[in-house]
Amino acid sequence: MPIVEPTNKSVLEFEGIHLYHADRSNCSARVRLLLEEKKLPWVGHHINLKAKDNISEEYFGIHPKGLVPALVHDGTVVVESNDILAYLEDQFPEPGFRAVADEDQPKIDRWLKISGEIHLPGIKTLQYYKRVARILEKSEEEYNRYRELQTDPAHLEFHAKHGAPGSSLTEEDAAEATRLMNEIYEEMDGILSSSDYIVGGKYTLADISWAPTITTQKIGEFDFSPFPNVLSWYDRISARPQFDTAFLKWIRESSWGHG
Ligand SMILES: N[C@@H](CCC(=O)N[C@@H](CS)C(=O)NCC(=O)O)C(=O)O
Repeated sequence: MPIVEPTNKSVLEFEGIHLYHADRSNCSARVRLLLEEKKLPWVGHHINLKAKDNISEEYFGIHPKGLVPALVHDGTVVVESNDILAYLEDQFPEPGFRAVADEDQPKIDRWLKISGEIHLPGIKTLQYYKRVARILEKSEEEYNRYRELQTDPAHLEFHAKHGAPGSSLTEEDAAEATRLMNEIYEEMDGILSSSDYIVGGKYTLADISWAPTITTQKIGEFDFSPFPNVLSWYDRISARPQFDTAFLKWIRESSWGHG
């Protein structure tokens, strides 16, 4: 659901690019990275997930699942970080981060799709199983408020397992998440053994989407040792000053801590 009709009508008046985002959120970071790479000016609306800024009628009126990021561009609301990348690329094509060769474009689209689909069952499951950040943990009152606002079954189920008072993800959940991530990184590592970038030997939306995920999973002590090519690709991307501005700086300055 890339473009949504907000029930919070205040955003319809916004001019230019506005981004609702969170400092340590890898989904937010991929959008900030593209904005940085394209040198686009944007107005930030920082959502403190730990303070439950997102669990409000006002925010669910912008993002129907109460997640970050959400982009508002001249009153158009776009959600889902990978759809936001595609939207920005369409609206602001220069400099471009799509494939040069036509046959490579579906490959980029596939990596963006995987990135979107794996976030909940893979990355989020592992981060919260390990309690890297305790930002989703809720009081009884916060959890009731969340259940009143959230209508998405997958998120209701996830937050019942992690977020609800006294809940916890299981070892089996974590094992399955690890298996899913390993499968993806194995494929990526194979590609990166003979290419500097994920698709077509060029820095594209696929790299922009995936690199922040590696940062997050490194913080979560995911075992990347079987994937040396992923690690050296990540070192190259994360050495870009744009990456520092878009993500590493936010992590350094974040108030979440690792708790
Ligand atoms: N598929 C979504 C995932 C967004 C997402 O889960 N964002 C996290 C931060 S990385 C969030 O808002 N978590 C708060 C919550 O689960 O309530 C996207 O790519 O935009």
